[in-house]
Formats: sequence, C-alpha cells, structure tokens
Amino acid sequence: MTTEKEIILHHYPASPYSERVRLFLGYKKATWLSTVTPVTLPKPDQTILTGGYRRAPVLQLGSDIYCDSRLIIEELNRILPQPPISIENPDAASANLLAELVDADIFLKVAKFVMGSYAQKLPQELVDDRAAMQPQEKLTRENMEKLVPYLQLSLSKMLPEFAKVLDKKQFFGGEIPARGDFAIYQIFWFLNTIRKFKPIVPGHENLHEWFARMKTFGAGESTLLTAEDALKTAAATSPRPIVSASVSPGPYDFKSGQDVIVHPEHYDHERIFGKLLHLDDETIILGNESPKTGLVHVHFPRLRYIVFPKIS
Ligand SMILES: N[C@@H](CCC(=O)N[C@@H](CS)C(=O)NCC(=O)O)C(=O)O
Repeated sequence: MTTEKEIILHHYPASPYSERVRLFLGYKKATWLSTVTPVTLPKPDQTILTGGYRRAPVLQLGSDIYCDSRLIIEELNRILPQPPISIENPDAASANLLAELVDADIFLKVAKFVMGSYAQKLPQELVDDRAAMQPQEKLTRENMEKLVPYLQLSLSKMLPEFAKVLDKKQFFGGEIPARGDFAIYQIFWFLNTIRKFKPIVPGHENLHEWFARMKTFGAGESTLLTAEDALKTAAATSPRPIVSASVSPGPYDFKSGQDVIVHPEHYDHERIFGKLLHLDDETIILGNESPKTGLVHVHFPRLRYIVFPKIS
C-alpha cells in the first residue's frame, strides 16, 4: 500500500510521452512508483482509474488521476517546486510554443517515421491497435513504409531549425529548462531509439550538446508497483477537495454532476466517461466510482480535450 502523496506513474518504457515525464521526474530528483501498463488495449487496470483514457502516461496521486503529459508536468511542478523550471519569460514562452508544435505535428511525424522504419518488424497487435486509433489513415505495414522517405525529408528540413532557435543557450527555456524542453527532448529521444538523430540532424553540435545535457537528468528513483496495488491505493484514499469547484455552463449548459464524455481533440472515437465536477478555462475534472478504486477524480487539461454531454 502506498500513501496519498506518493507519485505513481502509469507508463511503459517505449512510450515517448512517458519519457518526457520520466525525464522531468529526473530533473526534479523525484522518488516515484512505476506501474507498467500494456502497450496496446485492453488496459483494464488503467481505464478503470481514468474512465476510459487509454494513453500513456498517467499520473496517480492517491485517488487523483492526471491525464496528459502537459497537465502531469504542471502538477508535478506544483508538488515538486525545486529545482525550478523556466517560466514567464520570452525563452520559456518560445520553448512552450515549440512544445505545442511538437504535440500538434512534429511528434506525429517522428512517430510515423520511427514506426515506418521498422514496419516489417512491428508486432501485428501493435499495428492493429494503432490502426484502430487512427481509422482515417489506413495504417498498414506497406502504407507506413511508403511514407518513410517523405517523413525523412520533412524531418530533415524541420528539425535543424531547433538548433537555430536554441542558438547558444543552455536550454530552450534559457539558463534552466522550460516545460517545452522536455517536450522537444521526446522527439530526439525517440529518433535515437533507431539511431536516426545524428543522420537527420548532422552537425548542429549545440543541439546534440543540449540533448546530452538534458539526458543527464535521468529518471529519478523509481520502484515497481503492481497495477493491483495502484488500484488499492486509489481505493484506500480520497481525492483532494477541488479548490473552488465550479462548472462553467458553456455551450451545452453543463451542470455540476452531469454525465459527460470527454475526448482528445481529433480523436472523437476515444471516449472517456465520468460525472463533470469541475470545468473552467484550465482544467476538466471528472468523478468516477467503482468497487476496485472507490471515488477517483480524473483531471484533464482544458486545451486539446473536448467535453460533451452524455446522451443516455
Ligand atoms: N496528449 C497526450 C498524448 C499521449 C500519447 O499519445 N501517448 C502514446 C504513447 S507515447 C499512447 O498512449 N499511445 C497509445 C497507447 O499507448 O495506448 C500526452 O501529452 O500525454
């Protein structure tokens, strides 16, 4: 059993978004509990905690569940303020804006490039699972492979620009890293898993040095925790009271406690269920209850997640 304050990260080693958060935990020299999730659906121990959110990583603090790496990093930064990250200055703003570009476009290209480069070796269940996540893309091994030259060209044009933005700075955030540094790192970390960082960004020593500097943060100190024990922790604890809980009615005239569906922007078929407990310009908080978890509060960032009423 763990205590309410302990950091539990639900993730799997090959997940680049998880690597973003693991590196952040390293920067903070955190001690944390590591619950390894499956790479493909079904993920019953994760989705019972999240109301259906299937992606990695997920942060659990007792019975508060945080989805999406951006919100996870903000929450971790709140509970682990030292060492600080770069905020509210032009370098931090440009690093965080680059992170938006990474999430909206560049990382998707990197992921397709890495997977396409190994298309023939990917397990069939992974191909099927990811194809079902993006039904509009008709993902087959052949289609993945055919895209590789185009993706290589795109990345060879885009990625060296990061070196120009970094210029002579230690970090994209300036003297210390900003949230965006961890998002940018994820690109090069994933390319490095197939040894393509140097070939795609030859020269540009400043970027390679930055990567090496970031890498030294490590991943903090983690201990394995079974999914079963993570669920027991949720069942044995209560969610943090929501500070000034309120539900902004928005276009659907939302009411507190109403059943809703949340989905990540552009992924309408990924559905997360729960009772709407809080909705403002920053966060969405859903309440969910099950015998295995007790009451949990599931937190999402407001941006990139869409809330709809659940029509029963
Ligand atoms: N916006 C999410 C994206 C997370 C994401 O897409 N993670 C990938 C793994 S790196 C994922 O969950 N893929 C499907 C899966 O693992 O089930 C975040 O920032 O955390």
